[in-house]
Amino acid sequence: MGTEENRSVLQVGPLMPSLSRRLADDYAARRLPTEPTERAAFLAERGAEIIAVVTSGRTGVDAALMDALPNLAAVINFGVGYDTTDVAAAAARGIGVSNTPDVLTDCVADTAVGLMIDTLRQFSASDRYVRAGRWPVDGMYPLTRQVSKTNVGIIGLGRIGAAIALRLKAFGCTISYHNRHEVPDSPYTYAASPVELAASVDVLVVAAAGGDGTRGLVSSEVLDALGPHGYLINIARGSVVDQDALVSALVERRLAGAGLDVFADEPQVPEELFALDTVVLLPHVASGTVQTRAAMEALTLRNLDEFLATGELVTPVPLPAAAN
Ligand code: 8YV
Repeated sequence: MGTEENRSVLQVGPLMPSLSRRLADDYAARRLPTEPTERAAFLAERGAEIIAVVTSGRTGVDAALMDALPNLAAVINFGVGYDTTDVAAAAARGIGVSNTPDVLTDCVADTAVGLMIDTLRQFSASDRYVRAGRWPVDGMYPLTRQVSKTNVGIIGLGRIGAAIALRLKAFGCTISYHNRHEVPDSPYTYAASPVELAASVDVLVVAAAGGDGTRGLVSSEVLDALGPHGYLINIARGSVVDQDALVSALVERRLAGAGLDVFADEPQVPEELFALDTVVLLPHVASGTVQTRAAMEALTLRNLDEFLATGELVTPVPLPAAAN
């Protein structure tokens, strides 16, 4: 645990208040100032004292910050996605990185299915219709798209993708997927490319990790292959989708609809989407339940405790082999 003389834990970026409080109270953690001059002064004066950073996928740690923290040995990430942390730079410096896998899988998969149902059945739009007093005036709401027994393609069949597939099996959906590598013994049909997958399904669900490896994977070609009767659901990262191409396809009705929990430049959401009842827009809430966020906080602190006690992490992420 940190003391006044040796306060070795640094919070980088906002975290949920209970976690921030625990870090300050129990670990004497410092917070990295956001104001540039203050930040530079803090790093010059205190940077060498820091051995562990606690951050989230919203902020992360880049190579420049690692350089300013010469004794940093662990980046402890609140959240399963760690695409804002430069893992290649971490590997090159021997810095371990941890995330919070498994504990949020159920809530994120629930959100994917909820978003899919809302998007195809237009429940949010129907709710707006009732609240606007349109039912007695304009009559029945237009017919929507059935969810059960649709063909669903999942991009990224990791823990979360598999949990989404399991739920949708119960809806009688046919599941296929695209993944970096074919998953051995998977009961689902493998598509060799995102275009091939999109061309064969009604609904494309994005569940792949963010970062450079998946940037723009859902391209305009993929959206064209999904076509005017196809729907896109994204609970992963906005960066995985070419957002400009997605907005054009939705506005021009070249795509039937989209359910989006994530965006390219959060919290900014393209305003062209606001008027479309074919689109459901959520403010990145997939893991946002009391239960899951408490479990994420606990796993974050377990990683920190283990690191401070032994130098090891409980749930380290795989790091790329460091170049010599
Ligand atoms: C956020 C998420 O991390 O785990 C992830 O990758 O996207 C979310 O759970 C969480 O909102 C904290 O930023």
